Amino acid sequence: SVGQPIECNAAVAYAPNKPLTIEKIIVEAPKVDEIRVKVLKSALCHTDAFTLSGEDNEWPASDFKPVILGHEAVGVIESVGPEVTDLSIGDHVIMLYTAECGECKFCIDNRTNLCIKVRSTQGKGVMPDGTTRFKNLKGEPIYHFMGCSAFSEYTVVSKHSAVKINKEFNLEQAALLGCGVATGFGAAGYKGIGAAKKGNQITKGSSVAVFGLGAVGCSVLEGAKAAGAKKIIAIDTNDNKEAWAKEFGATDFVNPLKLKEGENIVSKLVSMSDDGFGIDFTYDCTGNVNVMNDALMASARGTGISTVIGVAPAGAQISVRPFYLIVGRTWTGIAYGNIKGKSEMTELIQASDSGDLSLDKYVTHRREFTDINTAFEDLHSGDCLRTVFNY
Ligand code: AHE
Ligand code: ZN
Ligand code: ZN
Repeated sequence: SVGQPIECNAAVAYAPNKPLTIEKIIVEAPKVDEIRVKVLKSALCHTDAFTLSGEDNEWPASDFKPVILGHEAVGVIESVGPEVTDLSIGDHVIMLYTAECGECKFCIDNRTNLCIKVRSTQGKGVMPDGTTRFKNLKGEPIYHFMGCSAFSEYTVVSKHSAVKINKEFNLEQAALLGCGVATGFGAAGYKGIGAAKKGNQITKGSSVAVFGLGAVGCSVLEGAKAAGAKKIIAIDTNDNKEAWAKEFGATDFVNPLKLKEGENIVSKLVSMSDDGFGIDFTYDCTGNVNVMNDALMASARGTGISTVIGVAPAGAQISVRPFYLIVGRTWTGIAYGNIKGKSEMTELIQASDSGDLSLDKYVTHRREFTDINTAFEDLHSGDCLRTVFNY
């Protein structure tokens, strides 16, 4: 079928807050600088649910186009378009919603991973030439998502949006490296990559507070442990998360709903810091702007760094008294853990091989791809880190 359209199953989102429709679609052949991938494993990330809810700035309910979601995935290249030289048919690839072209202003800047080569068309759900490679059997275009669209048996992505990995690497764990766990682990900083590239590496003996214990939050905990942090405080409103927080390296667990009279999460965290000036590194992994404000305020006077990782609903804003910044706190944000997906994936795989990143612990549910709608329920069950789909 090289060069020919493929008919296959896909899970299509036709409207916000509606279940995905499992149906046959047509996947066109890859064009210049594109590859067609047979998806092998993918996982459901909260961001897929976020977009399906209509809260996504770039995919609002008011202008919801039919789309194939999914951005955390691994597959095998089925065919390549013209001018694709460093990827071949048969290669195993992890999809990269933050591409790495290696040549743009951001790719040649050591500090950031925010490649712009395909980002603008990606946000519109089309390939770089402005058109889609998907259509349904009525011939209507189906749009792409985050440059990946993994919730289809076959997908087409830019050659810049895929990184080749060793065929022996566990496929379920490879899929996870496509988003959540790379995002949190990179945000902690690891051996000079991720947040380290911005000077925000968690330091040995420091204190860390992580709000929100999903896959992202738990991988921040692992990063903090690998960095030698002394106090790693895991925060979540669900007490059941305490056990796995400890598994991932937390030294303390705090439930903000169970504080003493007159105490709030900021005063609680500040009181837990050694010197009473606040926590050295704090992270929001919830997407809730009130939590982001708390995370900033709980960070240490003079030297604290608070990082926004969670994705907030369209229009939501953060706000604190400017004085908190005047007295030395840094408020920052991060995308895909500031990991350059092509040139730094090896480090993440080595982190997994060395046990610093325990990928197997994040696979808490498995489902057949065609049962994907049930997986959205898993997300709300409170005991789910990742549901991995088998194709
Ligand atoms: N379209 C969304 C973007 C929200 C957002 O911040 N996305 C994250 C990835 S979430 C993955 O689970 C991100 O890294 N963004 C960087 C980028 O290039 O978009 C919105 O809210 O507008
Ligand atoms: Zn994600
Ligand atoms: Zn680039």
